Amino acid sequence: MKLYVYDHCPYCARARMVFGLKDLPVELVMIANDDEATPIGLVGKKVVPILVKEDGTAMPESLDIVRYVDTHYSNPMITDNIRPEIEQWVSKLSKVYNHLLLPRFVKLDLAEFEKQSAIDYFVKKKTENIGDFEQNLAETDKHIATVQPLIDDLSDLIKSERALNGELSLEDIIVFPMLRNLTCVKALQFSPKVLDYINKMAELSKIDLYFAKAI
Ligand SMILES: N[C@@H](CCC(=O)N[C@@H](CS)C(=O)NCC(=O)O)C(=O)O
Repeated sequence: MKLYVYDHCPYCARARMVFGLKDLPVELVMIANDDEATPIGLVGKKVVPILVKEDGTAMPESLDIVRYVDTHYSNPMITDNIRPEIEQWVSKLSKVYNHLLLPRFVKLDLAEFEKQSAIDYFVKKKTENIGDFEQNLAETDKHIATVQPLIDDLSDLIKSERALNGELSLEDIIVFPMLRNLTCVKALQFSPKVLDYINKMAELSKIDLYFAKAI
């Protein structure tokens, strides 16, 4: 199977996780951020992740991909359970964390941003959401002040470093990619419990983290 992704895309990391967790082979195809033709050719819209299945058909939507792979290849291992506290945490973090993440993504030497045209495409599109990239970087302290307490809150919700609620679930599929992206923010601090979870889940999912290039 082939999985079309951007490195920084949290929805893509969800899809990558199921392959890593189940130890299944997959060919990762990192497309340029301004490549509209490839995804539109596969699923009719510019979106990733896209899974091209063994029968050659293409499937978008991260959670559909996770469910498809989990139920069709070896025993299902990911339950649907999501605690309301986790839903609330995800919703709060989603509203604020892009101010820290988006301006950093284009500086991390990621495959989707190799070409200047891909960076320009992303910056133009995302500036509409978060405002000027350089200003957001300059205001890192202000954004840390809203994100850091949320990271700290997560500690109490972690039951095991191998699974947020004690058994692998959609909680891990949704939360780990968000935390993985935050590893590109140098000024954020992760409590030992959160750090253990991030590192263990990266190992189990076979997805690298951004600590070494954090800005
Ligand atoms: N609901 C979709 C959302 C996927 C999504 O929003 N992907 C983003 C990248 S993170 C995307 O492809 N955006 C279009 C673009 O980059 O122009 C899913 O869960 O797979």
